[in-house]
Amino acid sequence: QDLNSLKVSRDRLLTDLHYTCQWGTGKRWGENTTDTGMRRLALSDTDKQARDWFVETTKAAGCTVTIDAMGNIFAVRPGKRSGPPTFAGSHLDTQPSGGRYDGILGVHAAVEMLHVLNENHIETEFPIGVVNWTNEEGARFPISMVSSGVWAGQIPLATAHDLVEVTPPRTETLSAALARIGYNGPTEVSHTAIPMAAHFELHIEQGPILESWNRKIGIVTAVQAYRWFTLDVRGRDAHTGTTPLSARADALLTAAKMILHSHRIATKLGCVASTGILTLEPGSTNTIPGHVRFSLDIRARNDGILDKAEEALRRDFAVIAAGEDVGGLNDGATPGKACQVEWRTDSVSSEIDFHPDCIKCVTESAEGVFGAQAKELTAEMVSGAGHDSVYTSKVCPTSMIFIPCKNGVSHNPEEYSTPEDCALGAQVLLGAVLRYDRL
Ligand code: HGY
Ligand code: MN
Ligand code: MN
Ligand code: MN
Repeated sequence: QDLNSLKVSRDRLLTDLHYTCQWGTGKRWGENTTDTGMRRLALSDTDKQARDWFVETTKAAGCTVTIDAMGNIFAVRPGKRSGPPTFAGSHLDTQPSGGRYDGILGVHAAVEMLHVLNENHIETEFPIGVVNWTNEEGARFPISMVSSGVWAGQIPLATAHDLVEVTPPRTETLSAALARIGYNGPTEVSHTAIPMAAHFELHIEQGPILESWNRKIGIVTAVQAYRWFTLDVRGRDAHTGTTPLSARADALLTAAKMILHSHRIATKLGCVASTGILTLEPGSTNTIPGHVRFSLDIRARNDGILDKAEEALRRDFAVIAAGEDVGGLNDGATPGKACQVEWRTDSVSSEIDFHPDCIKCVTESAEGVFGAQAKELTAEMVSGAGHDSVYTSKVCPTSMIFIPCKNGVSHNPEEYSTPEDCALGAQVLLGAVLRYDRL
């Protein structure tokens, strides 16, 4: 069968994508806005609805479905010969106020691949698999790509199971959530229990590169390194009216200086640093905050830059906590009393390079789609975002395919990719998986 004759259905892909996006369309930041975003947090009831759809649909497409102890869902379509399947997959969970494409597009494109194989009565050499990875975002349980991390043997199962949600009500553990929605599968979470010949992931780029380069497909060759930390800054609660500036151990002021300084270090080292979560106590207008907790996400093209960034931040945060000045942060302000700062490392992900065989399958698939225009419509690139493919690449040949997203915006309700680009991505994914199957 000529691979280029197999065509995905754009309408079916987008209809199914919009259908499953009914689960988790929520009000952004509570009820008092008209702004809606996707809020399908990992292992929530809406995630369960999307998962149930995924299980039903892949079973109806002739797959056997296995659920492991992290709630990862593996759907496998048999091939002529038995052996480890070539997988395509991504994730169904979203950010607290996320977009309609991040993760779920890759799952749908993989399901669309099954439909195309079935309607063309294709028997692949080996089995073909489709996977949904639990809690890729790390937005609810604070280790991102945690389930592919356990499967790849990089994160202990107990560590993952014991994670407590960082979103309200901040009470449920990951393992309790799995049990509550009935996705605490019996299968061991490991690449020996569920072997993969290869893993391909279609994903929106989530940045501005493809759009600025006027390219339709990103052939992803690598993923940048990143590290997530949680910092606790402890000062002393005090009265805002009676306490002189010099007598304050103001945890929020100290944390604010640290966050500003992390931006200066990132600028200097050519990496990125972000704080997305910040909580403080006691939270009263007339009490100086005695405790602040904030997240720190640092990313760079390689571990060497991150080592430098982490070293500088640990050194300078200690100085800032001691109430001393770093690079003029205190200019004109009365220095206060010392605070304590405590670091917790939540996750560390090194830079990774994808497998040349998979990159070649994606490149050839794109050539099959674009013909002579392939060179001007595709580009090799490095992923700024982390993905489950980071972990699968540690145990099996892996690579990714990107499509552009409008204005490079993601993790935002405005996230958008055109139906044409979604279908192009799904077409290249189909061709890449089938080329790998025949390798
Ligand atoms: O954090 C990331 O890069 C991904 O969106 N989980
Ligand atoms: Mn994603
Ligand atoms: Mn994401
Ligand atoms: Mn991902």
